[in-house]
Amino acid sequence: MIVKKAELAAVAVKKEQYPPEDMPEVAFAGRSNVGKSSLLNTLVNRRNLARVSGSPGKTRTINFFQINDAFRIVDLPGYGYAKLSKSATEHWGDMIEGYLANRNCLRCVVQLVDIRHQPSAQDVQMYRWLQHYGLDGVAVATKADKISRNQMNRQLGEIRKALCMAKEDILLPISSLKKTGYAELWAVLEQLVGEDA
Ligand SMILES: Nc1nc2c(ncn2[C@@H]2O[C@H](COP(=O)(O)OP(=O)(O)OP(=O)(O)O)[C@@H](O)[C@H]2O)c(=O)[nH]1
Ligand SMILES: [Mg+2]
Repeated sequence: MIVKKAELAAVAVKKEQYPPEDMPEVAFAGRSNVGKSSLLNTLVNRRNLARVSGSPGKTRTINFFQINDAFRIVDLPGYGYAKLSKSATEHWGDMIEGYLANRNCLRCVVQLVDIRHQPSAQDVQMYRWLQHYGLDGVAVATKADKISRNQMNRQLGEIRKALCMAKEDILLPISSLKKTGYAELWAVLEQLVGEDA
């Protein structure tokens, strides 16, 4: 994928703020701090298009990034952020579900998990939900630079098992720090949003 143009098209907390459904979208989901915004920056080769932070809970809105005026990557706020109050957590749930459940141009949700850890209960719940809505099939194991090659294969197997991924489902190890694995993800995304994007 040659990214000629990448821009923030909309920042939304409710439906009225979404951009029109005039092009395909793929969204990034995963717990807070897993590396969703970093992955987006890596894919478009821009350091600061999406804001990244060492402390969890950085992305609090649904951010629509438009690529080549042909498709959008949607950066979702992370879940599992312990410091959020109960009402804020409920607001988060409504906001995310409102987008995921009703967006006709949404082709797939890429589920991100940290390659070092067993997926959390919320990761499993999220992936099940995606399976239910037919939005599953692609997952990314982030921060692949943090473990050895030997550990990598074992962890990928564990993640597949925990998420109950089907054989044909794709799980890609990626490092946004070392810039590895993202070309493979682009190949998958191109299939999803149309090759001539
Ligand atoms: N070592 C390493 N660190 C990473 C990688 N990707 C992200 N990080 C770090 O992880 C932290 C969180 O990254 P973000 O991209 O902000 O995570 P997020 O999933 O968008 O988090 P929220 O917006 O809170 O949901 C930052 O300190 C990043 O620098 C990676 O591939 N390797
Ligand atoms: Mg973020």
